[in-house]
Amino acid sequence: MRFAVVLAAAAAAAAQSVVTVQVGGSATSPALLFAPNNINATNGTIINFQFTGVPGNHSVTQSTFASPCEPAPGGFDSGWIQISSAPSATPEWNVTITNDNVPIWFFCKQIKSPPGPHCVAGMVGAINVKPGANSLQAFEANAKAATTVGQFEGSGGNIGNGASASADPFVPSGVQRFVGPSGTAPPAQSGSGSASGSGASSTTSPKPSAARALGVGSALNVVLLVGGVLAGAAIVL
Ligand SMILES: *[C@@H]1O[C@H](CO)[C@@H](O)[C@H](O)[C@H]1NC(C)=O
Ligand SMILES: *[C@@H]1O[C@H](CO)[C@@H](O)[C@H](O)[C@H]1NC(C)=O
Ligand SMILES: *[C@@H]1O[C@H](CO)[C@@H](O)[C@H](O)[C@H]1NC(C)=O
Ligand SMILES: *[C@@H]1O[C@H](CO)[C@@H](O)[C@H](O)[C@H]1NC(C)=O
Ligand SMILES: [Cu+2]
Repeated sequence: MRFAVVLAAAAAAAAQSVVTVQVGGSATSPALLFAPNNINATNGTIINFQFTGVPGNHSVTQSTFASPCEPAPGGFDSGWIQISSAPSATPEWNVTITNDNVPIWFFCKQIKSPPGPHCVAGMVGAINVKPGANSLQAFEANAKAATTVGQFEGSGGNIGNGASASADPFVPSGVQRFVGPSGTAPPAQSGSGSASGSGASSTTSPKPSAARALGVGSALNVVLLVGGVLAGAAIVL
């Protein structure tokens, strides 16, 4: 009996599948996307995020369906991986599925302008979207309509909801990793007013012509933006 269990475990280990996801396009064609961005993966599957976009400055940050561009409470977060020129090796981060019953939503939290918030440009993805429930299309639409992008570190770090990493991202020489301050999401915004909370605040204004980061006196900045401003942006970081 014990022998059979050991054999089964060995077989499971040998069969552990890996799904590779490119973060930020490729070295020759950097882009604000995850590819693929719609993944089905069973328990134990490794999602091997490869930061292939050069130049690139992206994160893989877990969010929720309702708040696509805010780090989720207890969610995983790679931090920003900044690649300015061809790295000696490809930075990567392995996240292993621990609960395939729950959908996992993620985004890139980069907001630097240009080109502005990557999440709002559609740099989002999902794992184990359930048929007939919240769709990736709806999540993307929510992301494109988001008015703030959380800059704090997802509170889970390597540990997420439904998926976790056993180690920090692999960062080769020439590549830098930035980790945001810990914090929590700003209060939900409503319409065109402004909101502020303890340690983080956000503002909206009528019609800015480009996305811009609003310093709010702390590192917990959020960004203000309008839908559509990212189209045609030339610089990809
Ligand atoms: C994932 O599996 C579901 C069935 O559970 C299927 O409807 C869906 O199309 C699959 N998604 C992808 C991206 O393969
Ligand atoms: C990369 O992103 C981090 C976090 O926003 C930022 O601190 C850093 O300055 C960025 N690097 C470049 C080259 O813009
Ligand atoms: C995957 O793991 C979760 C958490 O332990 C469990 O609830 C779920 O049933 C597992 N999925 C399968 C297909 O066994
Ligand atoms: C990620 O997982 C793959 C597949 O098991 C492995 O080859 C690779 O070395 C892992 N990378 C890191 C940084 O752990
Ligand atoms: Cu990005």
